[in-house]
Amino acid sequence: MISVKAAPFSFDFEPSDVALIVIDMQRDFIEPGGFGETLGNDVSHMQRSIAPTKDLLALFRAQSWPVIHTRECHLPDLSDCPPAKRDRGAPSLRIGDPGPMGRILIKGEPGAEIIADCAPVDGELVIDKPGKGAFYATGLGERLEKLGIKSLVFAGVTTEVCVQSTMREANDRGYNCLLIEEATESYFPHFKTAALEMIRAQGGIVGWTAPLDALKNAVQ
Ligand code: C5J
Repeated sequence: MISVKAAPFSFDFEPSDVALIVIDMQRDFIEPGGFGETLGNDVSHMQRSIAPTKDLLALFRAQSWPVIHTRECHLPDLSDCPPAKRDRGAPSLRIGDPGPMGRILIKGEPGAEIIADCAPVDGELVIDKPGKGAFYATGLGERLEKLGIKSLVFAGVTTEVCVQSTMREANDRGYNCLLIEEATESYFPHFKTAALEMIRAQGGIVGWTAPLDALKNAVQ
């Protein structure tokens, strides 16, 4: 058993049944000209999450523990993109429109790719998801069951949208979930702070949070 000094109390997991889920570290959310920026966001905030996520990936790979990446993206014909999602608000470009990194949030386009610093390596699972949560319309639940996973460590962007949606559903499915605090980011720093607080409030109602060093110290 590995015990991480986390909040609201220690996060304990067996090395044999833990996996890392890295949510949506895609150019569309992190680089100028992508989906995040079309929504009016300052994407420079995302930079802070890159080095810690890279470190966390290295930690899991060094232990040969499973790593799963997700990408929020849609099929080129948009058949998996509800009009309610595409037509929402007044972005500068809508999902599927041509942008500087190819069509916005479309599978196979440069913008939908994971940034080089966090790119998957051979053997790591990559889940394409049409929603914010990673369980909806993907095979993630079945894949985790097959792997016998019981504990999930989370990283990625954005904290209060896709990370929190996925973590909440994982929690409902019975997984113990730990979010690494520096390895996640929001376009709105106060949303990140609030999301971390919500997750660990009420005795860890959604899960745990911990600094990266707490996990590193527990593993080494
Ligand atoms: C958003 C995400 N924010 N990956 N997606 O639309 O959090």
